[in-house]
Amino acid sequence: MMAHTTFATTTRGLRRESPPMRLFEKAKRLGGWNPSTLDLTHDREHWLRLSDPERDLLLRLTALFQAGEEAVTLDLLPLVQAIAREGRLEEELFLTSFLYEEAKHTDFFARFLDEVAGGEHDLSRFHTPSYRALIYEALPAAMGRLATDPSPRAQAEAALTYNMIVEGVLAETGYHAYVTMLEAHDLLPGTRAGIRLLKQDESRHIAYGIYLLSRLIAADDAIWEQIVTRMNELVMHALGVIDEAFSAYDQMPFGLELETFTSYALGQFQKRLDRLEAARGRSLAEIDQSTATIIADDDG
Ligand code: MN3
Ligand code: FE
Repeated sequence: MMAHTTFATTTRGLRRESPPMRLFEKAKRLGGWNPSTLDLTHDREHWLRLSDPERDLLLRLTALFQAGEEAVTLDLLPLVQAIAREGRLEEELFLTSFLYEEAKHTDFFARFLDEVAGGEHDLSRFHTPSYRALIYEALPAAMGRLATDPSPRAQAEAALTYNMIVEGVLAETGYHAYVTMLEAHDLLPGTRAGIRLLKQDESRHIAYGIYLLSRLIAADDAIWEQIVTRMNELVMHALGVIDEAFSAYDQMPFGLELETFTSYALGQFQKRLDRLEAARGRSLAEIDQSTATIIADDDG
């Protein structure tokens, strides 16, 4: 470890207007909810009244989320380390809430499995080939690489895999599935409340990923090509996860349609890609400005 030569707080002071500090403020205000105090008693009653295929689909979706939350909890640290080593204090402050929130999400889904779904615990059969390619392989590879290679290109690979594809496409499409199944049928109120809070946390994580990638693109435009190429490769896995989930059923429970989810996922993907492209040729001050506006407008 290198010796410290200066401290941000005793020289320039915290940059409270910077995007990561705005996100940290939001995290302190909104991210403190407790998975342990959600009331799941009605959820258990509802669960027992569902049909077998309905339970199977909800269990499948939860198996993807549960392992996904565990993976993002386990794999985030090398990014925190890389950012800390660059002395980016505001970003590191935000990242402490990020890791805490992923830990709570892992806790939340575990409660669902224990207290609502109940019973068996080995759900790895729901982890289909595309899911494994993304969550078992690509995510830990991209994040783990940062431990020995914290270069901007490696950071871009980490953020696009973690924030843009896993959170921005896969998880967001997953929330859409929960909401479509549960809101429409007024099911599992405690679980739904948890998902709403979780989604709000997740929007801050994605906003940070966009900020990080934007400043990397603004600093070196050569990174843009790499990002687009890799995002296009990885989005195929995310679409594969949706496809494989639908293939498991002759008749889709809750009347879900594949088309709805494929186009939702592609819409999220394109939205993020457009946001990143807007960072090309910008100054860092402009990136700060436009990110701050988006964080302020976003009610989450
Ligand atoms: Mn999460
Ligand atoms: Fe997250």
